[in-house]
Amino acid sequence: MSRRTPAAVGVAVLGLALAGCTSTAPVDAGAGGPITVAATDDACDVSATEAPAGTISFDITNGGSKVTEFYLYATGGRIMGEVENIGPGLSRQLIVEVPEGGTYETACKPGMVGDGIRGAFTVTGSAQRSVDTDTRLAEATAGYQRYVNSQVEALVPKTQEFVDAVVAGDVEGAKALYPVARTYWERIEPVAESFGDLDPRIDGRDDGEPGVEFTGFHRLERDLWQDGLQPDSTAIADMLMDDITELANRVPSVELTPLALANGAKELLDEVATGKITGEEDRYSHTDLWDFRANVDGSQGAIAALRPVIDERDPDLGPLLDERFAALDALLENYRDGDGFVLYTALTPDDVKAMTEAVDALGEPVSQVAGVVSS
Ligand SMILES: [Cu+2]
Repeated sequence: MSRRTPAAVGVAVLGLALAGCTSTAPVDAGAGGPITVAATDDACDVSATEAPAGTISFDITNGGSKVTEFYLYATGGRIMGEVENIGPGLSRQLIVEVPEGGTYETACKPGMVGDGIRGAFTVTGSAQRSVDTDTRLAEATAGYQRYVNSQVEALVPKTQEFVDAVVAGDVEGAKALYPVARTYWERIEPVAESFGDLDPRIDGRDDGEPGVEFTGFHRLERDLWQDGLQPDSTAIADMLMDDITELANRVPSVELTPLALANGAKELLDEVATGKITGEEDRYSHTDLWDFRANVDGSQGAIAALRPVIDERDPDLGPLLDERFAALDALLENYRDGDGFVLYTALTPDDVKAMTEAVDALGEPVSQVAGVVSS
C-alpha cells in the first residue's frame, strides 16, 4: 500500500551501519524509560530528542481527531520503524533497534498522509547487534530473509508477465495476472516499504497528493478496469518493471533486525485493517481479498521465523498466535473462489465486520511480539 509521499526521495543507504542492531540491554530507552510521543492533529511532541544506540522505545498517544502514524527515519528516508493506524485517543508502542549513532528523524502523520510533522532525533554511541549476541535471533532473521528472497524471486517474473500483458494490450490477461503479481509484493510489504522512494511509485493510489505522479500497480489497475488502456500505459508498465527490478536488487542489502520482523508482522495487519478490509486499496478491481490473504501470509511468515524466540521467552504467546491465525485463515477460506477470492463488492457489512474482528483479535497478540523479542 502507500498513501504516503516519499519521505525524502533519495538513495537509501543500506550499509551495515543502518539496520540491524540492538544492545542486549532491556527495552528502556536509556535510564529514562520509553520516550513518549504526544501526537495531535498539528503537533508531534517527542519527550526526548536523543537516545543511546540500542533498543529504543516510543510510547505514542494520539490526542488528535485524525488517525495517525509514527515513524523513525534514517538518512535518505529509510524507515527504521513505524506504527500505523493509531486511532484518536489510542496509544501504541514502537520498539526499534538502532545500532548506530547518528542523525535520525521522527514523524507523526495525522491523517496518515504527506511528510508528516518532522523532528530531528539523535542517536549516540553504538550498540552490539542483537543478532550478533543471540543465535536464535540470528536464525530468526536469516529465516525471514530467506522468505523475503523467495517472494522476490517470484515477484519479478510474475510482474513481468503482468507488464507483458499490458504492453501487448491483452486486457483480460493483464486483469487475471494483476492480483497474482501483487501477492508477492503484499507478502513482503514492510520490507518493500522501507525503501521510501520505491513504495509510492509501485503501490501509490490516486488520492491526489500534490506533486505526486500516479504510477505503478494501481494506475494500471485503473486503466484496466475503468479507463481502458491509455497512451502512456505501456510507459507506466515499463516503469513498474524497472522499479520492481530495482527493489529486487536492493532487497539483499537490507539488514533486518528481529524487531523489524516483529514490527513488520503488525504492520501487515494494519495494512489489512486500513486498506483491505475497507476495500480502499484495490478500488477498481476489487481484488482486495487477494492482498488481504497475502498480507496475512507475510505476517505469519515473520512470526514463524521468530517462533523459537517467542516460545523461549513467553510460552503462552505462541499457541495464542496459532489460534488467532487459524481463526482468520478459516474465515478467509469462506471467501475462496477458484485460485483466488470473491470480489470485495460481494461482501456484506456482516462479512466485513466478522473479518475486522478476526484481524483485531490477531493484531492484539501480534503487537506483543516486539516486547517479547526485545525482552
Ligand atoms: Cu499495499
